[in-house]
Amino acid sequence: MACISITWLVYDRKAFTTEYQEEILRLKEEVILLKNRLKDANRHVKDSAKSISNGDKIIKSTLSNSIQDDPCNEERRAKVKNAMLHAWTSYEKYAWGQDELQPQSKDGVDNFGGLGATIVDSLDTLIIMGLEDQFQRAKEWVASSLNFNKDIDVSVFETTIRVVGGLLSAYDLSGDKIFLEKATDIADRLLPAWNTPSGIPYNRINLVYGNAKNPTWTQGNSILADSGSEQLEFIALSQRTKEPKYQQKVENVIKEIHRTFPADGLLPIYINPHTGIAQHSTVTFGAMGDSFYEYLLKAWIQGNKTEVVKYYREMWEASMKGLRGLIRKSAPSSFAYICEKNGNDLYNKMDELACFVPGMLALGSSCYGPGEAEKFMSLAEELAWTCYNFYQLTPTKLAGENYFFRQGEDMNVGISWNIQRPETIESLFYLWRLTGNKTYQEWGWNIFQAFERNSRVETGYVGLRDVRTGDKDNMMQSFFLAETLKYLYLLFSPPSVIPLDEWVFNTEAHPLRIVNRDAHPEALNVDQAQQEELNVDQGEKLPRHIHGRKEGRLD
Ligand code: DMJ
Repeated sequence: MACISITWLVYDRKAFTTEYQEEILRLKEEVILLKNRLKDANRHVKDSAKSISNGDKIIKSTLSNSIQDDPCNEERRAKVKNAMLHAWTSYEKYAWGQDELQPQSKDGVDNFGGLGATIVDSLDTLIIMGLEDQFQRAKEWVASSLNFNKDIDVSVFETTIRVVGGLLSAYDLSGDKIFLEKATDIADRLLPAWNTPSGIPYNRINLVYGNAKNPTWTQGNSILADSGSEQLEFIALSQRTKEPKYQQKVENVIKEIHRTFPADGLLPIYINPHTGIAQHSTVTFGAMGDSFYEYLLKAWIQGNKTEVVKYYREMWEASMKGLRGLIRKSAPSSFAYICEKNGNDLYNKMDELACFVPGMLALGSSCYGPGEAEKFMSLAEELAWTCYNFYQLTPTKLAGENYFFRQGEDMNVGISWNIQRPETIESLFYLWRLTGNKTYQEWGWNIFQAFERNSRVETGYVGLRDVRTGDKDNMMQSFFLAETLKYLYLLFSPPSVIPLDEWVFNTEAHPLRIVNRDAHPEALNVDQAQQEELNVDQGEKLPRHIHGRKEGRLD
């Protein structure tokens, strides 16, 4: 009996201590938020009083724009910032330096080779949200502990979009050279992956020895999205270092694909790196196909939409014709969806991953002529409605991983987990920016609330094993901080924060500044003013660099 009471007492004390610690964590977060509000308010006062001088140039701060806007947006933005702070603080406490946090077991896990993925993926989100102390700690970690000299095999794609992209974005936003140095170090280690007979990269590489290969489950093939989604990061790196080799490697890939590009612009997900020829496999805008199409459009935008980069746009437009051929409508509710294809067979299945498409269509539509532009925008809006319903039609109001469309049944969840993916919110962000329709903000807000209800735990944010039951998993994805929360924050921010005519987002939501692209990649001229802007010393005012000169509308 005594033994039971002691055990109970010990257990109870432990539970009490844990509860107590969690309360402290919560209070700490509140204190940080209050401090941040105070800082914002101080900045506002200072900014209304003066312009900020930057060397020779006087840049008028538009920070006050971001503060004086719709109170509802302001409140929602604060809630999203609170979510970021909660995610970040939990990561700092339980998984600092590791790739990702496992909130339920309160420890970390290295899913990307131990490169501190959550820290690197979060840098720009921390800057954009004005979480300066957190950003400083992250920056110190990058400077002192981010070490790429590791005898590990990594994914070329994941490392590029998260690490190279995250570091370059932090560099563009802060002007701190450490980020560019680190981005160059990791990119140099990835570069041998492109040394294949066709120039199509292998998808895995050892960071010390540079020996590259493809995973065994692809039968030696390279994956389309993995091979065709490094252009933005490597072109940006060449522009900032004036070293053409990065850009050359990734542009060769597109030129090689261009040689045999089909008229409908649709490629199967496997390509042979020896021949450069696509292999018989699935055509999809979801897993393993997705960001290849996204980067065709965005490399054209990054390249100032000029003659030199016209081939990207032409390839993208061909793919959009192909995409139209994959659109079907469900019955009875007429939800538009994107089929997958294998040979001549169409499959009535769509991944949530493909929900980036409405945003991409909205972003690319304005450069079509009249008539076509509206058609693409209207397709974007229809697809966004479908993606929103991926969320709304489940009991938790969070979307599953993919959906099947059977005649008479509209949509049914296939794989039923939710791993905090951002694609639908990303599209809502673009649609809101490009149409001004506040409905997209409302949809985003509803999705955010569903994350708060189902995914928020005392020690971070988890995914769901099943969106029908709400059963929780044990993982906080680094893209939740890099993408999901960032796009939500921007959805409730004025368009002058990261304007779309000055920045282009990589596929991990890292904004890269658009600079002048020279006709000859060897020269890589970034004009003097832009170079100064890119090299600008971080000084004391982080958020200044993220505001644009005008309200962001494309073209
Ligand atoms: C992210 O790593 C990127 O958005 C990628 O393009 C697709 N998968 C995840 C998010 O779902």
